Amino acid sequence: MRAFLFAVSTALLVAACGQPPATPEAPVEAPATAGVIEVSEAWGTPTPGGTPISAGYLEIANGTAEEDRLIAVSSPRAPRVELHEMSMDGGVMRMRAVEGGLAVAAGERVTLAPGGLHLMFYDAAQPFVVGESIPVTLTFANAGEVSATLMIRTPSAASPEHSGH
Ligand SMILES: [Cu+2]
Repeated sequence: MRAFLFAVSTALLVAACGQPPATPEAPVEAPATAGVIEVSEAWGTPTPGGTPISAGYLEIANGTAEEDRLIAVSSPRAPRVELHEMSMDGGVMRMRAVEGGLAVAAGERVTLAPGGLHLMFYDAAQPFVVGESIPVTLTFANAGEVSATLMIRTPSAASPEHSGH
C-alpha cells in the first residue's frame, strides 16, 4: 500500500511540474541591474485538485561582479520549498532536487520554467488559487535574502499523459 501511494504522489508531482505556461512569452533579455540579484517573471501553478503541491517559476538575473548561488527558498505558504530540475530520460520526464544550490554566473540570467528548473512547494496548508500572490524568499550565498511574489496562474491544458488521472 505504501508503494502504491508513493507511485500516485510521484505522478501528481510530475503533473504539477510538467505543465506548460498559460501564455508562452518570449523571454525579455533586459540587462541585469548592476550590483544586485534581481528576481522577475515569478509565477506558480494552482494546487491541483486538493493536493497541497505547487510548482513555481521565475527568472534570476545576477547583476553583481561575482557568481552567486541560490541556496534556499522559503515561503510562509508552504513549510517546504525545494529547487528541482527536470529532464527527459528515454521519453520519461523525471525530476530531482538540485544539489548544492543553483549557480548564477556574474552578469548572467537563469530561468526557471516548465520542463526544466522549478520551485516545488509541499504541504501547503491552504490551496494556491488562481489570481493570488504567493510570497517567497530566495536566499543567495552572497546576496542574502531576496523577496519575490509568485502570481498563481492557470497552466494551459495539461498534456494527456499528465492529465492527473
Ligand atoms: Cu518538482
